[in-house]
Parts: sequence; C-alpha cells; structure tokens
Amino acid sequence: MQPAELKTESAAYVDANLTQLEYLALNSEMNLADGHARQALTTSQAVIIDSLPELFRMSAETPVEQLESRAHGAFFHALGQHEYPGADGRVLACYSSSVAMEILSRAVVTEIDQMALLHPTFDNIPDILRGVGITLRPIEEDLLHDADLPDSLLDSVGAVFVTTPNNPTGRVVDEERLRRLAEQCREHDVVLCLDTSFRGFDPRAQYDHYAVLEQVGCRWAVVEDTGKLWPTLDLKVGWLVTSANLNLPVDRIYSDILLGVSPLILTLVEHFARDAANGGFAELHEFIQTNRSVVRGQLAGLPGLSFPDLHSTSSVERVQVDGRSSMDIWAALREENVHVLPCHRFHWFNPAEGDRTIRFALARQTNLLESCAKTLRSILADG
Ligand code: EGV
Repeated sequence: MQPAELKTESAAYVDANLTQLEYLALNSEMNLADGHARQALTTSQAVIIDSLPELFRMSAETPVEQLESRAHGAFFHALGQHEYPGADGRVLACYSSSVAMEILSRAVVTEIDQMALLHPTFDNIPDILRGVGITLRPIEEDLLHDADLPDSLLDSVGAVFVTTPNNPTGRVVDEERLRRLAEQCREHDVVLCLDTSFRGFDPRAQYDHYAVLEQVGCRWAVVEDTGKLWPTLDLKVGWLVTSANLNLPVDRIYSDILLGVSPLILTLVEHFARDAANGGFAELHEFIQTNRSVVRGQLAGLPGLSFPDLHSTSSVERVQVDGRSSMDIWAALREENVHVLPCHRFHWFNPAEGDRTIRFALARQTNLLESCAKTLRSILADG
C-alpha cells in the first residue's frame, strides 16, 4: 500500500474500539493484539488437558457449590488473596471479567451516577460504565500513585474504579496506596472498585488486597480474572467479589445475567490454579520476561523508539515511537499481517495522549514475537 492508502486504511478504523481491532487479528498467525493467553501449554498444563474426559465426568458428578469453592479457593490462595470472602456467597463466578464488570456497573448505577476511573485503561471499562449511564471523571495514573486523591474529586463521585496492575501500563497500586485509597473512600462513602485481571503476572500485586479492604472497612468490589493467564482457549472465569456492606443489588443483577459457570470450567480453573501455585506461576513469569526481553532486544537502538513501562511484568508491552502516529504504524504492520493495538483508545479521556504508542501482547510463542518485532524494526528503519 502507498502512504495515502495506509492513511485511508487507518482513518477507517480510528473510531473502532480496541476489541474491534482485536477481532481483525483473530485469524492471523501474527496476532499480537488481544491480551488473552495464546502461548503453548506447559508440560504440566498439557497433563491436565489430557485428562479432560475424566475431569468432565468428575465435574458432572460433583455438586457445583463444591466445584466453585474449590476453584476460587485454589485461585485466590495461589495469588496471595487469603482473606477473600470465600465462605458466604460473596464470590460470584461469571463467564468473563467483562461480564462481571457489566453486572457490577448495572448494580452501581442504581445508586451512583458519577464515577472516577483510572486513565489510561482498557477501553471496554469506560465503555461499559458509560453504557449503563455513568458519567466518568479521569484519575491520572501519576496522581493515583503519588498522593491522596483530591477531596473535591471524592466529593463529586460515588465510586472510584482502578485497574491494578493496569492495562496497558502494568503499574501496580502498592499496599500502602491501597490502604490510603480505601481509607479515603470510607471517609467519603465512595465505593472502591478494583479490576485485578492481570495480577497473576506480578508478585507486587499479590499482597492480600482483601485483608486491607476488610480492615479498612470501606464499601468495595473486586473483579478477578483467570482469563489472561493460561492458554485454555478462553475457558475461564471472571469473579465478582463484594464487601458485606456494599448494599447494591449485585446478586439480583447477577441472576438477570446467568445461572452459573460451567462445572467443567470451574474444575479446569481449580487444576490450572493448583499447577500455578506449584511452580506454574514462576514458569509463566520467566516466560513473559523472556518474551519482553526478545521484543526489547529486537527493537533496541531504533531512533525515537522507547519502552515507557520499564518496570512492567505484565503480559503486554507498550512501544513508543516518537514522530509516527500509532494508527500509522498499526496500518503498516497490518499490511505485513502483523496485528498489534494502537494505544489511543486506552486514553479514553484524552486519546491524543496515546497517539505515539502501540501495544504488543506477550503471551505468545517466543519465535512469533521475535519475527513480529523484526517486522516492526524493518518498517521503522525504512521510515
Ligand atoms: C486486552 C477483550 C472485551 C478483552 C481483551 C483485553 N475485549 N472483553 N470486550 O478481554 O487487554 O486485550 O483485556
């Protein structure tokens, strides 16, 4: 394609949301667009998959309540979340974290019409919240990490929503910040909502969040996700966990949407979580670290190119290219059948801030990442 055609091509997609750009990549072998896990199974994960017929029969014969509590027990303990409220029906299993998010949003909007949301973050979060009629105010990431939130902001909203580790930046709210945030929310009677879908990649996000939230005693809700970690072909669970004092119709709205998650999937999650606790997470962290080094290594030294998230251990990596728009690079890569995400839509309040960055998904085979990074290198070297 000529530059003019590339421009037309990127203009056609500039308003697409991130997931619509991810659809375009689904049938490509060089799909570095979505943040789902598409690497090969490890040896011990393959053993679990080989036992699927047996797991299926066992799942059919076991009461679902038992399967659910084994699944969340294994998963939350593997991630250090020992004080999660597993015993009294406050952990709701959903088909995905986005479904959990939709249920939470519908519950929140019955009481609250203004919400503060981290900026940037994955666009389906603001889109779901706005979709139910909530008005959003941005919290800049630096502000969230550096100091208390302004009282004026907390006085103007009924809830605060934070993704930690954040997608795409990988930044983590540490224990001290979470405690302060929860205290501020309690003082202002603001509901604190967290999305921790990427915490499995980062030990810094695995201190016991529930211990902090329960100690502080604010109203809170947490969305957890098994979906980003293991290559289970999107067989996954999103959990919606809530405080006893939340006092929003979460159970009722959950019942509007689903009866429950498949017993087979609950069993799979239990087994993958046990495997993760048993060395699988360490292996995953090493794998992602290798992939991040390969991408950074292949792109090192290109003029104007940098990696804004130096300390991220998440399964995505942003690449910044000064002097070239992200949609332009996206279209040039797509010409070569390589799919990434341009980052402007993560910046839901100010898309221009994302115009110089693209996002690579790292939960892929290493050789695939290497060849896609080489393609980017040659595109940028050609100017
Ligand atoms: C990421 C896909 C949805 C989302 C991918 C994601 N979009 N659910 N609408 O799961 O980072 O690529 O979070």
